[in-house]
Amino acid sequence: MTNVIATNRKTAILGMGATGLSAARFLASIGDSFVFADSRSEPPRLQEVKDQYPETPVVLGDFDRDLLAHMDRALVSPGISLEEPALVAARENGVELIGDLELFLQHAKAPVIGITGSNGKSTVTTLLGAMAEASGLNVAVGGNLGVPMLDLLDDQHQLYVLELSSFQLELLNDSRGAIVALLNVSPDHMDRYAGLQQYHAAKHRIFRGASKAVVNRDDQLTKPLLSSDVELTSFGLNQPDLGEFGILEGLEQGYLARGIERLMPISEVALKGTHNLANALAALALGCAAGLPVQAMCETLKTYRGLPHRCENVAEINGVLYIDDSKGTNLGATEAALEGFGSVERKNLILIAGGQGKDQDFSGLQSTAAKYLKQALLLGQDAAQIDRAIKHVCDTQLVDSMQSAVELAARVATAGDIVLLSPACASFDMFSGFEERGLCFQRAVANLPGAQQPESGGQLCS
Ligand code: UMA
Ligand code: ADP
Repeated sequence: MTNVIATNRKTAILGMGATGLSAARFLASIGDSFVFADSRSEPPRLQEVKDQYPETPVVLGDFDRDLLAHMDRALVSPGISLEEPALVAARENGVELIGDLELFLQHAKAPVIGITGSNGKSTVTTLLGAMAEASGLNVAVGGNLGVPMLDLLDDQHQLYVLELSSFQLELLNDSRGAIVALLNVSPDHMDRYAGLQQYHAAKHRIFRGASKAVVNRDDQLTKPLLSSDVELTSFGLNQPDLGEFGILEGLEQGYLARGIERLMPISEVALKGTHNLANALAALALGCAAGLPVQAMCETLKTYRGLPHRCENVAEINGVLYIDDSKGTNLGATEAALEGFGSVERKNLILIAGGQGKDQDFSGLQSTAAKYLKQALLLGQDAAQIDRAIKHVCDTQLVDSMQSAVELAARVATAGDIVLLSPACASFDMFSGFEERGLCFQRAVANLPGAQQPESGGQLCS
């Protein structure tokens, strides 16, 4: 942990989730005083907070302007909108609003790589972490991915690799020379932002104060709008220019490349799907920017198979493949999965989608649905919205549980087809998160006639 001289600063930690608790641990370790506030009347981790910090004031319910007025700063958890009236007032009154990212960057002593984008963040972050480890570095990996970044701080680390959400970037002013990547931008979290422009602006804050940046040649929205001193390179699924990362000799039998240098044959990359080649190239570009040896990175690409619930192949039953892409929580992700597995000739996909739509415009799904879908099975809160958007271009049916979605899919599918769970929606209306949703799908698949029974027996679920 860093040695910092204690201050008399008073911080209100807003939000008693993973971020808030990590902030409390960090502030306690440097001797800063703090109070907790959460807008929920019963935040899930209340008891944990009371047990660990019995002396610390906890204020629950709507954020209190008076409380904030007496603070020097407020550390705002990512789940809280900066447009909350009490936060707007606090800012106007000169209270500093800070995020865990800014605090982390102020105290990290090793180089930091920050990765954002609408999709592919977790894959690139963990892949790059594995590449750094294979290069012999003591690397810490976390952020939006899971371990809150303040819990990673340790003077022994030689490199930090952070997944950053748009929420975490909203309060970033200076990334202090970090190496950063913006992988892609497509609409997500439209229930939090006024529109794509505001979401895009949050993502672009990642370039502030960066030393080097990696952007996507295939996605104009990733390119910095203002010229700055940041050293820029790019990745893309086409032939790269000098110093850029891309593909030589085509996607079928070609190579991952840097400029005219072939780095490795695509056939040796363990991750599957075109979108994952983009992810591999982004990780290579970031790794090179951080000085990792190319050979160790390519060796990692031969073995790294990706995270669970991201286009994970879970079973083949009677010639039908079942793929769990439960982490496909927005349209951009689901479209990438449909493009990756769909066949125009035979419309081979049975898609299971739906959940909380986060105010997305599902008409964007029409063209890929028309190209690849034999059937769409729709569940969850916003199933009817998706149904309205695509029922004119493919067969659709509303279902009330994952179990019936999978059973119906198995009835419709014939050998050579793929049943794909890629919901394009958040999961919280029916599940505790995308992991539970994915596991529920996997259990329902394991219960189909002809499936190999899992050792646990495979519980049914709703
Ligand atoms: N909340 C309130 N009132 C509060 C505080 C929170 O209603 O006072 C609600 C939020 O609106 C949200 C929930 O509580 O629905 C959790 O919010 P939080 O900010 O307390 O979340 P943490 O537990 O601190 O977790 C956060 C990230 N969560 C969000 O951004 C919503 C986690 O990302 C992240 O892993 C964690 O910090 C550690 O860095 C999760 C996520 O869903 C996985 N991220 C979004 C995504 O990936 O799409 C951005
Ligand atoms: P994130 O952390 O940004 O949510 P993940 O790596 O967890 O990204 O992948 C989430 C989903 O996004 C995957 O299941 C896949 O459907 C899709 N995806 C992954 N990489 C990309 C990419 N480069 N472009 C578009 N979609 C992608």
